[in-house]
Amino acid sequence: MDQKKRVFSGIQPSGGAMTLGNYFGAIKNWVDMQDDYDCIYSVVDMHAITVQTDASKLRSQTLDVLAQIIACGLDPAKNILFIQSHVPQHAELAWVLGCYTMFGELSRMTQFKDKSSKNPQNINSGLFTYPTLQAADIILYDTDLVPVGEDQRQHLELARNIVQRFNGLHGDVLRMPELFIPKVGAKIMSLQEPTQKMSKSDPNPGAFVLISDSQDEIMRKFKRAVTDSGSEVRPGDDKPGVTNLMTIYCAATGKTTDEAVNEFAGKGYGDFKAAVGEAVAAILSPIRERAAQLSKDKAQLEAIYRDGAARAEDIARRVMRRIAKKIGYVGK
Ligand code: AQP
Repeated sequence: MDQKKRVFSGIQPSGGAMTLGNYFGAIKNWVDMQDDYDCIYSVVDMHAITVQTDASKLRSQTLDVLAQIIACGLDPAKNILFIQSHVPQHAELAWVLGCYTMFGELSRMTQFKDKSSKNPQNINSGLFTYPTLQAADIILYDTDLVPVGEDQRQHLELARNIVQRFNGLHGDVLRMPELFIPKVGAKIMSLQEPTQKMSKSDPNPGAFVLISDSQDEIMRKFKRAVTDSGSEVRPGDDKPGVTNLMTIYCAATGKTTDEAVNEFAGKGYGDFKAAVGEAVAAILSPIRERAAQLSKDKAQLEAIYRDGAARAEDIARRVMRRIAKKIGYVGK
């Protein structure tokens, strides 16, 4: 029997709750892949400390995000679910890969440019080398496929360059990962500035929908979502607000753009925004309730992340040993 392909992806616990962007861009696909692939998913707390975070908040947010991804439908029995800092080989491999990553490459990363312009008081070197740690996350599990949103395309390209460079020097040691980007929902935009990505660290809470938002909050956020001039409900370059809402509506209902445009022909933005809010609330409400239940069950969460870390480390240790040997570390 053919071995299943290996999938790895991660989500940061920053902000404490997933956004609708994280859901459609990544987690929904993680859930869809769990039966057909050998999947490893991580709450990447080491990435989250590149911006200053209160320690007790980071701890509770990490567990909340773990509860949320399970509530989205990830089965801990089918997937390896773990917390990144529990597997020390991530940091170990990141150092090695840093020696195969060029300063110029990291300087070109748009996420670094964005995040450093938003946090000019804390442009730390972790923020700069973040993509090298991300490459280590992926490479450590001999990953074939990486399901992520569009914003991660550049980082994945860098990971592939690192693999190519390393293998060029040492032979066929590292598995070359492929990007997996969803057809609909790969880049959900801000509800307030639809030319910007929806992001959980946006200072304006009206810009994003969180998985923990109540039905009323969801409806209110969509009601206040920025639309465009004119009144026709159709996507287009001249209508970034409506285009984004249409993407969300199609991702939430499974309808095509043509079906959605026909449905709202002759109707106004008000009706459309209410329908988008309802479609999103119908998906998020059961997830929110399941996540709240699970978050309270600390013993169950602990059992899941301990088991996940043990299984992840078992793979990571073997891959790290293979790499260490190739670069000339003395085995002990
Ligand atoms: N707006 C988005 N649309 C589609 N996909 C998205 N992703 C993030 N935002 C969108 C995808 O979600 C996965 C996990 O992302 P992350 O939390 O690890 O990092 P991020 O991309 O930095 O997410 P945020 O919300 O913007 O967090 P902050 O504000 O803390 O930086 C990834 O696969 C990502 O592509």
